[in-house]
Amino acid sequence: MSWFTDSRFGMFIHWGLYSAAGGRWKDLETPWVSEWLMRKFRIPRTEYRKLAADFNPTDFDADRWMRTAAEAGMKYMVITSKHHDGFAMFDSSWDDYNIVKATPFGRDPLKELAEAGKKHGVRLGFYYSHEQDWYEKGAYGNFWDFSKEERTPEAFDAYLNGKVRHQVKELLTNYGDVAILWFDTPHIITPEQSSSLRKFVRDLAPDCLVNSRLGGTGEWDYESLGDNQPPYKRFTMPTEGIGTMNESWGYKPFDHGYRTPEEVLQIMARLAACNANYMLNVGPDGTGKFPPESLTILKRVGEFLKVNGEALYGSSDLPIAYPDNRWGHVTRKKNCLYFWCFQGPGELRFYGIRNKIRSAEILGSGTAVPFSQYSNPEYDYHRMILAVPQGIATPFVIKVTCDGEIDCNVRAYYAGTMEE
Ligand code: H79
Repeated sequence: MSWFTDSRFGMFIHWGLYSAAGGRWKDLETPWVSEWLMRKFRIPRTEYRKLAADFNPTDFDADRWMRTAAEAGMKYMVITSKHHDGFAMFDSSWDDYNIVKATPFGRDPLKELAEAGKKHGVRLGFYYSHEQDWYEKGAYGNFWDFSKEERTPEAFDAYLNGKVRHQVKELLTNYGDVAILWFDTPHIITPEQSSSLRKFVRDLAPDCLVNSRLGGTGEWDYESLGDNQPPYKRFTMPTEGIGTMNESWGYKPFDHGYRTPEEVLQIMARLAACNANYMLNVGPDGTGKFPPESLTILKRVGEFLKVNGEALYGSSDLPIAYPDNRWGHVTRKKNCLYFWCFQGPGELRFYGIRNKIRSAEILGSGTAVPFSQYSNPEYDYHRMILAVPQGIATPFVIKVTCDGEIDCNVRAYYAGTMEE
């Protein structure tokens, strides 16, 4: 588990037949996330699968993907091995509805990524839609090809014990160590079915982590926040937030609503300050390339982390009521506090730290930050003021080194009740 919580930052990849369609069907542009194209327009499975005949992402370069992730400061990658459309992006012997057997491309991108990941020190995990599969009548989701009578609980169980187990086993045996199996959308799966699938995974790969969207009653390794959900408290369990750069997970070239690199870093800081990982999504196009807008963001984030990564990797939160600061967020490591500043200059006030400050500096440049401290032991009251100098481009991180393990009054920001 510690590799996961220490790494803090990963890349999510949504890539499939929908990437080639790019959110377009006939003369329609989907208002939804692009990977939901088949569902949005209720495309018959026999029609949708024709996308495979033209799917030929010859620009796909596993080494470049992994290098891009590593240079952005990401420590792991989770890619859609099968999304809700049911199409396997890997070589599967279950049927021919997969990238190797049904497309002119004929290569297995997961194999190539597993190799490249080792080279670049990026762990690889697989998203697998275990419940929704719009290609299968027993699975959840496709109500336009299959009647209600066909979609029985027995059919769902047969699907879980058939295609899902078969393909999960392939994923866990053909690609070396799998860091994470990332499940999604548990709506109808029973606790028994989730539990049974969890055991199946553990028996095949004891070290493979499983996220909470497996469903069931808690036999997962970490909690997934909602899609693009901001963290709302400090997390005591390993937790991961997931987010898009624009609105869509899958490639959608007419979705121009990209976050700025600064916004992405704010999300990262806020998650880290809540003790959570951040998995940031990229939706490569149908030729295998990352959108240029995404590359711009990744480059900037990578530059920031090259200087400030110390504030992120291996960090944790502060055991203090989560203060929603305007200036930014704070992380902690051993005897250091890291103030991620998205505004400056000015006085930054922080309360509740009992330690004496040894030094305060801007990460990267080493510019000293003047500070003062005041304590009143009677009230267990502690205030520090950092005087953020002029002329430093945001965002930046102030590293505050203290005289020992960080010790704080956890109620520094706590309002309490009238009785208290
Ligand atoms: O893989 C990505 C999404 O496709 C998947 N989870 C992330 C990681 C996801 N599956 N289901 N959902 C998210 C929730 C579905 C919400 C819906 Fe809709 C609202 C389905 C239809 C309306 C979102 C908005 C999807 C289409 C429009």
